[in-house]
Amino acid sequence: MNKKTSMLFTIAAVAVMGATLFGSTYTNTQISGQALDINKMDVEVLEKIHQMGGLQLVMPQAFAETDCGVLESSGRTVHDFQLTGESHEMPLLNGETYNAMTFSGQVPGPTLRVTQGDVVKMTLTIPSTEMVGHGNDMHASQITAGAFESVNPGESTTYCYIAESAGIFKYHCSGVKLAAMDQHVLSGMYGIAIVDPANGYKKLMVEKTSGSGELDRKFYDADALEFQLQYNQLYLTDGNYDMGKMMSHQNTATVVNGMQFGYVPNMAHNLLVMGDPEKKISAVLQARDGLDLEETQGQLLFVENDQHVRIFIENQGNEPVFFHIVGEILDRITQGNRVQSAATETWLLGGSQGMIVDLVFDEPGVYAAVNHDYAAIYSGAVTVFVAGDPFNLNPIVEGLGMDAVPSYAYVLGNPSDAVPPMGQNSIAHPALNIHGMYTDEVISDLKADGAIPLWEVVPELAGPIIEVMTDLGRI
Ligand SMILES: [Cu+2]
Repeated sequence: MNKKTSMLFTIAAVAVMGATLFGSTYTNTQISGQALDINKMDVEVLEKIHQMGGLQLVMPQAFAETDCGVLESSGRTVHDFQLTGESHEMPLLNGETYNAMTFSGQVPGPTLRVTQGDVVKMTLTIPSTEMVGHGNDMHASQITAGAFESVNPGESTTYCYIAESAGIFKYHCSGVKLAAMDQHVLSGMYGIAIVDPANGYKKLMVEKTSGSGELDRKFYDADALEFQLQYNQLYLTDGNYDMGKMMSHQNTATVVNGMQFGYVPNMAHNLLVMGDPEKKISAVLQARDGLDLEETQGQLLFVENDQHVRIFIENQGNEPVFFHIVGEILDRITQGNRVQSAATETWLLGGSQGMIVDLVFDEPGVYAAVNHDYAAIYSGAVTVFVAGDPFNLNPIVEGLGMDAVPSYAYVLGNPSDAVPPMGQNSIAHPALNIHGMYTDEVISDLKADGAIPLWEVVPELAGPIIEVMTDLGRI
């Protein structure tokens, strides 16, 4: 046996063993159409490689495909992912604005959701009015970096790839031929691709104790209510990107889904809980409290108790994220398609790292998801989840003529920018409200899709709510 064949045998043996132990997820369609010179190779070895789909191990270039023509006719599901690179002014927490760069008029850019093995056909268009070029580096791809070449104003480019690995992956502007990439990404040109596992998500197992020293395992169905949280920083001076601040890690703001303190109570929550829109639930947290803030008013994330919740989290930024939920334990941490931990308090994400957190909120209450770096907490990385009915609002809900609800999402909806597109194991949110760093154009698209502009609806409900609360003797 020559050296080359021997090496292949080693690969084959390892892979066959792996396939036997764990089951192979590769299919014949991934193996067909390869230009192998069979005469030069050991047929028996090749047969073994074919059987376990190990060709990817010896011919990775076979998957480094950017030719849309070949992939589009491969029989795989093709997702058309259209993005535009646009600069816009976006609001800051202090009422001022900054010069943002966006994918498709929103920060973060639209979330792409596909199933492992699908083809992504990405088209990036730069309007002729844009001052600079942009590119798009998608971490879900395994293609030549040349495909991420920058696109000039007035032009458009397309590349295709197979989303081979399941997980959550960053995409980001690659600047003008890599120049100013930091500025473009930290000014808003980032987003995520969610690649669902080909065979779906796993059930969630949570351990409970009986109190007599015995463990009980509770299983939750793979279907979950899903959220997305993307962490980043802003480095600004007078509304413009400041590279010096970035180099010295002196950030101006910590943002979650592009916003500082985006998921905190506002006056509608004050009204429902305190009976008065001006009476704050939290003196410290309510940084986004006012109807005039419209789609950037604080909104909360509502979940049911005893419900499987799945959160897709990506660190888009320049600082570590120590992800923690105050009052909860993270029941499962998955990175890529592999479970990394279970029943853990905090999980660390470095730059350009993502994870999937699965958990169940056991008790009704208020839970804050934070980056447990105190500088990050106090500069914006606080996201408030409300589970069940901790404020006993159901009598008010019923007083308004509705049925009692298992979470406040049925009344106020969940914020649109924190909810990813549906996948094969997603539970639909009862309603969405319009919340996020959006241009007016994106907002009107969301309205057309049925998302609720709470800043228009809440004033109409204030009268009836106060009436019911008075009847109940709460105010
Ligand atoms: Cu750019």
